[in-house]
Amino acid sequence: MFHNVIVRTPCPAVVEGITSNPQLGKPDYQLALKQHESYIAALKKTGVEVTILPPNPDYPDSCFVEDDAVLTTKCAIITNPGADSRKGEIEAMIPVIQQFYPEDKIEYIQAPGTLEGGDVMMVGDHFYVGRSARTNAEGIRQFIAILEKYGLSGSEVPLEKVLHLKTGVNYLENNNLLVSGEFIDKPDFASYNKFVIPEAEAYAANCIWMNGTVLVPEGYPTVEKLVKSMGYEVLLVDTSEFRKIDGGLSCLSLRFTALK
Ligand code: CIR
Repeated sequence: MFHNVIVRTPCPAVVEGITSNPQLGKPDYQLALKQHESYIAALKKTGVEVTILPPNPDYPDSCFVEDDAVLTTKCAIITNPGADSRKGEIEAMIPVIQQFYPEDKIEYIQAPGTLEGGDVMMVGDHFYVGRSARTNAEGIRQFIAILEKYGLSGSEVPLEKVLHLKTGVNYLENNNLLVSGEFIDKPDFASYNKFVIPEAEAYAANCIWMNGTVLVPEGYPTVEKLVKSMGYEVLLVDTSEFRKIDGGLSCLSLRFTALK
């Protein structure tokens, strides 16, 4: 159960966000703002308190707050993003996290370690961490050491193609896992109820479980039906503008329960 969510309004520079899909074109800023508002409205429907941070104009990708921290039931871990243009996002995130976690429960991934929250998938007290172009071995080592200090655990999942771990695999509680592409057969996930996302709708593998409701990106009918068939109430949110810069539903928020 989550009680709190943090989001950050996209800044005008979001149109210059990092992308591996330039052929999709640049995001339309006004539409991105509208979609962000709808995202917040959907989150609010799930009963959480949403903290909306102002645009951070120096950082094109700063609306993707998920990458800046990993917020657990025991501690907050401020990351060190692997993308150079994103490292500075952390500075504005630290004072925000300090409002929700006591100082002695805030930990930091330190250089040369890098880690982005999109590479972290929480399953109860266990955290899977993708080793990606953004999250390196040293970042994972530090991250797992921090988790263990708090009685939590972590394990590394090597990634082959995707940007982040949660680009392709997402946990919907009740042992249910949405999997696409390289995650369909990974031994790490053999014990879950796996729901396979067809390649044509792979983007929609990035759904988020919010207190029993699942947010699903709009425009992916197979995934929508699949998630409904699993018994969840579904809220659709259009994220077309964020998709153009590799952003999914989970990237746009930090979901947690405050410790203070
Ligand atoms: C980036 O490449 O960093 C952004 N354009 C997209 C970040 C997506 N974040 C996520 O999957 N957690």
